[in-house]
Amino acid sequence: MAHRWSNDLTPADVTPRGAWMNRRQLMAGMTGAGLVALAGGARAETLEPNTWEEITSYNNFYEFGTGKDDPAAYAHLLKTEPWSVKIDGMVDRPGDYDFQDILSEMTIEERIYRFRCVEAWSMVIPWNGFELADLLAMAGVQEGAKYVAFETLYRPEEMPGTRYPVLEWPYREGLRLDEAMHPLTLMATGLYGKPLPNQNGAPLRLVVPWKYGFKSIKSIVRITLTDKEPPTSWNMAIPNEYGFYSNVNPEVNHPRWSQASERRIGGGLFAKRQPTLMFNGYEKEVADLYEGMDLEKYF
Ligand SMILES: Nc1nc2c(c(=O)[nH]1)N[C@H]1C(S)=C(S)[C@@H](COP(=O)(O)O)O[C@H]1N2
Ligand SMILES: [Mo]
Repeated sequence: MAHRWSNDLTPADVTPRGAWMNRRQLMAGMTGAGLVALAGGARAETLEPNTWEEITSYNNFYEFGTGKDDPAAYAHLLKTEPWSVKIDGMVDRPGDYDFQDILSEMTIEERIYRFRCVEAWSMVIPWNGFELADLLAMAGVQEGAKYVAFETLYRPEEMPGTRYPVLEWPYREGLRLDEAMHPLTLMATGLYGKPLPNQNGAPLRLVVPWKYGFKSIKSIVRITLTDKEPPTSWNMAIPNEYGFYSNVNPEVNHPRWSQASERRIGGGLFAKRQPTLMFNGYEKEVADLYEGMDLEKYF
């Protein structure tokens, strides 16, 4: 598929320029133990990716339980082969698309993105995947479609967490069509160049880096193009706490906690919280999607 946008983020891009230059100059003159110490100490400021271990052992995937370590403990029960994604609604070519067939049509890229959970923790994650826009082009979006709805697999015998009515299953999410078509919006299929582990949403999950993590729905089996704002799981459960948009915004607090700062996972027990950035640091890229909108009303 053609690349309309080749501004892939690298560790250098997510690092404030000054910090990165200094660090590179420092590293040029350093060896062995010095380098290791620097890598550890500088991590919180330079936004280097979290480790594989951190990204795959501290998760939210309520279909496997509500504890942060439940997904890593139970998601192996999920059978991800064979896997197909139903694409339906306002598309020219509706159907059940086999995951392997989708993969063979797509260009897999690496995208290093900030990831910010509404619970006020964050990571930096090196995803592999393709742009959702390319998948939607494959299905052919029809005139008049305004939203994209997503559904996670619901298979209780493989998902012990679905015994509890924490959310109404299947897990559902949605985006406005222009958000879905944005070049930052990724369908992730991997991490660190390896296939996505089940706990992170294998084989295919959404990643919308400027929105709170719960918008990034995992293990997707259905994508529906519609002209109406679709119902979404967290909004259905607690509408005054979780809006449809859920853009990361340090100025709009969650009713029960501040969103002004965040705790970077892996920063250590005594690491300082860091300020949360407008649109999670992607303001330049996405602010125009919301021009003229009251972001307190459309939270
Ligand atoms: N199907 C499904 N998708 C989901 C969730 C979930 O419980 N079920 N949790 C969401 C939340 S709250 C977050 S923070 C991210 C966590 O992604 P990660 O575990 O890969 O970091 O997944 C999101 N996607
Ligand atoms: Mo989250």
